[in-house]
Amino acid sequence: MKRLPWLAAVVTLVLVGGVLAAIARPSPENPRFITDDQGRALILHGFNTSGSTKRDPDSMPWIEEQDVENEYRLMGTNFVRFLLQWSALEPAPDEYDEDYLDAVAERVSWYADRDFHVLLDMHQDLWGQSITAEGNVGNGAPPWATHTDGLPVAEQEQWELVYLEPGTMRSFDHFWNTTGEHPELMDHYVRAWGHVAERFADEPSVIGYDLMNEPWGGTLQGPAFERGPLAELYRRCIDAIRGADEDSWIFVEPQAVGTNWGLPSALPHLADPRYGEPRIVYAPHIYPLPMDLGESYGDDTSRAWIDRSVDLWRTNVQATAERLEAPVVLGEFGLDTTSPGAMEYVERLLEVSDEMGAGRAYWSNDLDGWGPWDYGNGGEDISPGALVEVMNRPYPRAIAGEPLAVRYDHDTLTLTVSFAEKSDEDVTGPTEIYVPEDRYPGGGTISSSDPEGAWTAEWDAERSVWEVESDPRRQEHELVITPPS
Ligand code: IDC
Repeated sequence: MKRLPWLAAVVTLVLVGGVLAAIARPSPENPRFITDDQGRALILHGFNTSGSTKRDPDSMPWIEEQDVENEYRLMGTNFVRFLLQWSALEPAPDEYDEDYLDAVAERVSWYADRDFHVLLDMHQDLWGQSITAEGNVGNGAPPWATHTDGLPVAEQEQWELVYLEPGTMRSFDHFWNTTGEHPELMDHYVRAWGHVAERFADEPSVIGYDLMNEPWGGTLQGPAFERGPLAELYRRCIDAIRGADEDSWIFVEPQAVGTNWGLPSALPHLADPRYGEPRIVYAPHIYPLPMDLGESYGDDTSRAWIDRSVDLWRTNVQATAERLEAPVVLGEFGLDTTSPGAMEYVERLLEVSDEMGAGRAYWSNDLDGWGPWDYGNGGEDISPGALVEVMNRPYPRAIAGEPLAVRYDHDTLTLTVSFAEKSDEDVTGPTEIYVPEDRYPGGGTISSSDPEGAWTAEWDAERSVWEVESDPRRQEHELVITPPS
């Protein structure tokens, strides 16, 4: 492995800075939750689908309906962060491509038929395809919205470095109106979101909208960016979406650089004009810096640094979520599944997100060595890879009450879910717990802290889900699932 001493020094400084920032802010005791239309708290567990969208001529992911079915059968997922491309949505100014939205809607229906919740993610990396003449580096923004002013954009081995190229920087500076020359770009982006919301407002499986993937401020960075034009964009998108859709959740991301490593975000509180409780979700990503630098979780020293980054990330994410009064969904985490210790890293993040009461979407469902699939024959022969077993774990999909703790012990294969009764509120429907049929035939054994006879559990073999009705007279419930004894 390549050792880069100066980068190690940067890592140290950055992490120490983060620790100081973290100490300054207490973490909350009561995390918030996304709820479904029956008032149940949702634990979202799934994949980003998919990176292949970025290079597809129709901007569609590689999957067919059968692949969604396979994903559910093999891993019991209930969530997808589905990539959209602004370039496909608005190919010419103010002209929306309805065929594109039809194709998205068709895929949404594949997920809806299997009880998934779909998050529509307006993805971008490096602004857009037109930052280079070949169009093989960036994705997201349409050509007409890309103004590099003729400044160069050189390709780099590590793709993130292209953010620093002059033409990329200028394109973002125009979008955020730092240059003062293209205020119309943000107007278009906002209206485009309004259009998407109008289209999907009545589609209950669409749980929400992720306003912008990994925002980058160009020459404006940190709090000046997050509290300035980024917050302005979010406020305007929230208003545009609420004009069409009162109920879906609106997911906001921090500036990616720094926060992906665990550093704090300065994103301000964003008001939600909807009637009733606000529905804003904080949806950061995690890519620990040591891993960006090529370190692996299999190496003891690196693992200690990575664990420290994860702890920092968690503290800082909770502080921001508290400020935003928002539940947390981890929008991206992932790595090359063949790297040493990769599965332990994924388990660590599943555990951390469980502890935080946060949903999560693994990056990604692609056929590229990061995803859950082994593939051969040019992608024709797809079979379950190493990640499938790790992702296929019992988890509470929906909790009919206020979640208190979710713990999965992978040595004993025991899942413990505790939650408080929410008797004063309208919570209907059972608690639903997905349990993998292969390791828990018949759903395994389920027990409850409720008195015998006062609660029921029904195994839905078709969906591999326990449906549990708890005793409404108890203030707290604890469910325990183990393999059959
Ligand atoms: C990566 C793809 C890679 C592509 C790159 C740029 O895996 O093939 O070259 O994007 O388009 C993110 C981004 C996500 C990245 C992912 C992994 O949100 O689009 O996908 N990542 O690098 N942020 C940090 C990591």
